[in-house]
Amino acid sequence: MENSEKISSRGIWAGWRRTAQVQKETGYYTMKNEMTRSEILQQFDLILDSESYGNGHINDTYLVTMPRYILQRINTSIFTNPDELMDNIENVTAFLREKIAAAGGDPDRETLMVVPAKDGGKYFKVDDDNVYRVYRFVENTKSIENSKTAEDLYEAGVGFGHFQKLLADFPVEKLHETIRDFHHTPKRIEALKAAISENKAGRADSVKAEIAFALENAAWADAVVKGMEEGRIPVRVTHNDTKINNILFDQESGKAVCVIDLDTVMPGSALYDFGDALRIGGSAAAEDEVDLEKVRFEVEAFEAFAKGYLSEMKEALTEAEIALLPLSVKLMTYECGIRFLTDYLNGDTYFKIHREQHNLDRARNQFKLVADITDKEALLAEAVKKAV
Ligand code: ADP
Ligand code: GN1
Ligand code: MG
Repeated sequence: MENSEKISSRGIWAGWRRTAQVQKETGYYTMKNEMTRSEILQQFDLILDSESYGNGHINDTYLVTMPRYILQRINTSIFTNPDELMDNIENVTAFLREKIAAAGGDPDRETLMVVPAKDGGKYFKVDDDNVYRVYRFVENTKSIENSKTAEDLYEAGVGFGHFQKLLADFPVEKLHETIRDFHHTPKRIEALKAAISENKAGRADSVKAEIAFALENAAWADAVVKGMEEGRIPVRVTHNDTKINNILFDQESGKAVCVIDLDTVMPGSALYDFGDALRIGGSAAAEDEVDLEKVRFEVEAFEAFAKGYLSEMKEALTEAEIALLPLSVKLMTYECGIRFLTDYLNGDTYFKIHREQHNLDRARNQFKLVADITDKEALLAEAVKKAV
């Protein structure tokens, strides 16, 4: 068979990039932009080696290149400034490496490592739409998507809490805002209102109930932003996209190993990270489950995550932050729900979708979760008390 290359895609619906584990496989692949992945990898001094190996006469023998790497095409319509984006990631990971090494850990495993391009750049640009970066693949780990145990959530809490703790003295002014006002919930509400009045996809009439829910709940949505503006809630270095699948767990022990997907590391509130992790981690169902009977918020999941997170962060957090931990989950779930609804109204231009009403399904799901969290707020406050 002719020597050629193929990448096996591990993309997920909301994956902003075509993420792929570089594999040695046969098959044929040509980039849209006419540059093969092999050629792109050469720009990082990496070789997709599909040559036969040795001189045997019986078996087909191939050399598989180790270590392995992750190649990602950056979504430049969302991350419009790849220089600033990669600058953040390089600075943060360099800082983390030092801290991890000083604590006797393994920096190659516990933080991402950017592989520079041959020309020394942090990425390789084919053209404006095709900007690539490479990370070292973190071996012997697993990602958790939907089914998670209380132990997984405890570990996720430890992982994200530890990440925040290690970055506590990172100079926050060094960070670029890769997506402006990313968790500014009141501005997200403004964007929803604009989408309703522009009604670009002609869908506003069909989602009156969802719009009503979103607007009725807008009153408390400035809790964190206002607290930060008034100086009651500290600005910290935060991850801002703490989905459970943005942490890698050790394959054998199940312990949290490495926080990944660092594109949104920016100045923010600890409450964003806590709340966002439980938005997915605390739900009994997937984010796009359409059977809303199945969409419930699990107090035990909250307890487990809070216990892990607070084991790392309880000394660092202020009383105001601790008091808002239960609300943060509702807030981040609400915010994500209105982002999905906004995108549905705008004609699905931001989140990847796999069916026509995907964004609407997600919005309904998140709103159901908001309602359920509201019913359980007192239980969540109890759980925080216990964990502190
Ligand atoms: P996205 O922004 O599209 O979510 P991620 O950076 O989270 O992209 O990568 C998608 C998936 O690829 C992750 O959930 C994880 O399973 C895997 N992955 C990414 N980087 C690494 C890495 N360095 N080592 C091992 N797996 C990785
Ligand atoms: C996106 O890229 P991913 O799947 O980790 C989004 C998050 C949303 C999430 C909803 C940069 O995260 O903010 O909460 O989808 N990331 C960006 O699942 O917008
Ligand atoms: Mg991700």
